Amino acid sequence: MYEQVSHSLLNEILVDLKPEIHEEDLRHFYTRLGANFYSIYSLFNILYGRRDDFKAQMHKLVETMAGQYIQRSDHLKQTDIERENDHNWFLSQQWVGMAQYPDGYADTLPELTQRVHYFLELGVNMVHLMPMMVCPKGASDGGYAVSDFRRINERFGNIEDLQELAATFHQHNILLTLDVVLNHTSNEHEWARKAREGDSTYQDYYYIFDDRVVPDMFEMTMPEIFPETSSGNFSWDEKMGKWVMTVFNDYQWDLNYSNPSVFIEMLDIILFWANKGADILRLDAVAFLWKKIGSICQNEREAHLLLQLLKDCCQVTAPGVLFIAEAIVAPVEIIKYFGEDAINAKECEMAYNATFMALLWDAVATKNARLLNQGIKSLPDKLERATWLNYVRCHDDIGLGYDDNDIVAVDYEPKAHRQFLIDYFTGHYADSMARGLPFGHNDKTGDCRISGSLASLVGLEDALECGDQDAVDDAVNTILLLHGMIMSFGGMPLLYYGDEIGTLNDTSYLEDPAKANDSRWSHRPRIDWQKAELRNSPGSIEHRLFSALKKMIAIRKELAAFADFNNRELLDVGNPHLFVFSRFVYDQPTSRILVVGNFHSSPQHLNLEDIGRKAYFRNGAVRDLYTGEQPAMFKEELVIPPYRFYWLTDQ
Ligand code: OTU
Repeated sequence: MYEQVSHSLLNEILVDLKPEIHEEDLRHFYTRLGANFYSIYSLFNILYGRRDDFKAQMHKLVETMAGQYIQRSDHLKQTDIERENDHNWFLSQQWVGMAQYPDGYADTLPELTQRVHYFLELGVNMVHLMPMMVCPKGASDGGYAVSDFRRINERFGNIEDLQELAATFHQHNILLTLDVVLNHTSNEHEWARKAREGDSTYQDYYYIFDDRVVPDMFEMTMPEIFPETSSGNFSWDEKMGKWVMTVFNDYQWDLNYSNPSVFIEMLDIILFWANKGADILRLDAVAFLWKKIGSICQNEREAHLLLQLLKDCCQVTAPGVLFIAEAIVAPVEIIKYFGEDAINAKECEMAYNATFMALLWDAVATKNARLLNQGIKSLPDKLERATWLNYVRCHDDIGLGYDDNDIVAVDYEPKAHRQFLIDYFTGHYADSMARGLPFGHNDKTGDCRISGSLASLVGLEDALECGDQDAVDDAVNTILLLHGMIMSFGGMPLLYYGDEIGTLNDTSYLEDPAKANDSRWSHRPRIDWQKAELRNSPGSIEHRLFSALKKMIAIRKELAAFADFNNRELLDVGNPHLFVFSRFVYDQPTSRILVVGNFHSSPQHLNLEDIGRKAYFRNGAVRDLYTGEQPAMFKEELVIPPYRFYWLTDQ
């Protein structure tokens, strides 16, 4: 959009750009800057317009974008243009992701590069590597306390190793996803060090207070994120003699985005990693970016404006790069991180579907899909050109972030129901074989979340210890059922490393004082590669899971109906144990795939006539695309075995 005030400022900025910028061929940069400038200017103006240095900061912002554009390789610029031409590329069913700790999967980056065949074998073609930048030696929140955003921790290797990895991934058409921890730095970061030495420029990079007056006001409405290990949201820094805002752990200092210098620094870091070959950037803890007295300091309007601004700027320099919003917040809030509109006010192309994840776990515990159906029914439609990251487990805890209205709508009492889930997953409920661990228990509110590996949470650990073969089968089937759901729901499935071979809880973290008080380490494994070899031995758990997931992935990739174009219809089927939805090829609603999941321990039936059989099975045949077989039927009643799923068609 052309608008005079912003455009004349742009003219002024362009005339004054550093000479080396003038010498470059910036055609693509300028066309994109022209297209996005009004929006960039407007957002920057809302956020920082009151400041005396507004113009100078705008200038710096443009220079940052241009500087990183010049650094961007021809190869990546080419990818940008290809993706502009095929802008729906990431909505395809072809993509299947896996998240991992680089040192849990391999010791170093070069070793990880050598293990690329494992992804190829399974069919994974998007890999999210959790933070591996320089961080404090002791506790570092698994790398989420970053001390230098531009340097790889030498434990893993160096930047060249990462670029080597990116090149290998790209040769094999694997997308590289890196983490950018936007909300905070470690207390060892250079900015924090300077702040501690009394440098006021860098004290302005954080929320720092002389006394408790303002912190106490904030505390009245701010929840605690890690109540067990880091109570409150402020920490006293002895050296500075001041209070600093630390929403997560006391060594994670919250960045102050009301300071435009912080915004520009972080944009520069985003573009730096985009230029190192990241296809996707996971933006950590985005809900927390803006702090306001009297609020919970999550999901504030300005946090969204910051993300819109980051997106607009990234589109100018590296438009092929996608953002993932990591916002583990209430269902109605998560969806807002896609932005308000697919083009104007766009934020992140992808977002963690924490709602679906938590609902799936509810279905596992209750053995019915009542809340799952209700929660998905309440999930608002997302934007076009935006997609979910659907997952069962990740490196974090499972939060019971359901909407209370949904819980009530299916006749549970919210507090009692959450307590049941905690008891169930921590194995304190009769009949439960789950081996989860409590996480983030808050004495004041009674809240609690759950840690534990997928396999241990669905009872595999317990079943193996008891030598109960039926229970082993149930656990294996539950793991596959959950994956059958995330592979077909719509969006990119994100597997969690180790789950594909049924990795159990790992208790070794208890011996490390830097980890012992954080139960999330129970499900952050180091892959035992000898054990992983068992994936080639028919009959082993590893083989059963790995080969089934491999097959599921291969089939998913063939099914255009599984691409994500808001082409899903949830079906109300009357049987509370079933989760049923249909997928269809966008524009061809007649050829449908019927997805059915049975969360109960006994076989369930579904009357196909009731859901309009003819819409799905026009030629009479009913076939499961996953097994290739015809499922058992009695007249119109389809029989779904315990903990099993179907992807049904008439083809
Ligand atoms: C994210 O977590 C990371 O995934 C965690 O591993 C980090 O500890 C944390 O940020 C701090 O960097 O902020 O938007 O309930 O789900 O803290 C959600 C715990 C987050 C995590 C939550 C999450």
